[in-house]
Amino acid sequence: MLDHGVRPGTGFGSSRCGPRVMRVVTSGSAYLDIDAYACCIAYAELLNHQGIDARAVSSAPLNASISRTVLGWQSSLDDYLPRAGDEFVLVDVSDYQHFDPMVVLEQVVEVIDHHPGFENYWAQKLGSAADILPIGAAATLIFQRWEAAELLPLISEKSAVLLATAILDNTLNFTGQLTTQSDIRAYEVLARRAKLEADWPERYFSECQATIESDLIGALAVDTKRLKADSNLPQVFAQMAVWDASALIRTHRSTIGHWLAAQGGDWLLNVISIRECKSYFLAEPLVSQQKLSHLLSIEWQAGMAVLERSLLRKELLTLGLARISVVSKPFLVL
Ligand SMILES: [Mn+2]
Repeated sequence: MLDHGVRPGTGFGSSRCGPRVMRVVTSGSAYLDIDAYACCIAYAELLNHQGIDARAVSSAPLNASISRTVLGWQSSLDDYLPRAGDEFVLVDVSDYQHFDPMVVLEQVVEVIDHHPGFENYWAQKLGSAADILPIGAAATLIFQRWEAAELLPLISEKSAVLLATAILDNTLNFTGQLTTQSDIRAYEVLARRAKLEADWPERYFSECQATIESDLIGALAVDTKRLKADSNLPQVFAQMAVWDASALIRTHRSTIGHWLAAQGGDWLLNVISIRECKSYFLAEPLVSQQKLSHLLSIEWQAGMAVLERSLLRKELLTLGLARISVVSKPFLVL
């Protein structure tokens, strides 16, 4: 019943008078990253092509991944206030405690996401209208909808470029552990359609880095997690993903150290360097260095250690929980 978006007497083609039901495509409550933003806009566009009235709507602030150039494309969310009876589509989010406050849980008709944890809940509630898969970017799933509907020739250049950039961002330029062949293929097709230049990844991530550097403490603060005191990882755990970590560290080392030291005596910053596909760890307290050395084969020099692959915080948390070493199991899938 939900597959086609048309319910008797309410949707498109209804013979009844009165307002039509709108399909509101929206995402999380804390902030919109480029994946969520692109998915809202491009999926609403697809639904409209399919004869379903849809709007891309969010009340969340945009984060640094929606860079100056991306904003310059002037694709935007719709100015729309949901009405009683409207239906909701969730993209790039499935945790029902963290979606946009405008969403009415009982009126969610579709979920498209790549975050783990709520697959069973939505499968029971929505059956095949819940599409939650471990994949690099939710944008790849939206691309697949366009392809399956055989409407890809109609996608706007703006939506194509947004989806492509979302895939770049969420896969860390295809170096992230969750990157799949589907992400890579979707990017290729979309980049060709959007006529993206070969140096777009570098330009995009450099621009995001410039935004981060323009308010370094702000960027640190939003991406710092506090772990429990008995954790075998540093209690204050900050992370950022940038194009060139060594340049950022060279310029901002003392600012970073001062701010993190003020947060507590056990701290770590993981700077993912997308250009080099490495992780730079900064930790001055000895106890923090020892915690990390227990989990990874790394060497500390003057408060810094470099890992020859990029490692996300969620992967380190998994390692910490399992108390296993990547030295003995280098290809462990997390
Ligand atoms: Mn995402």
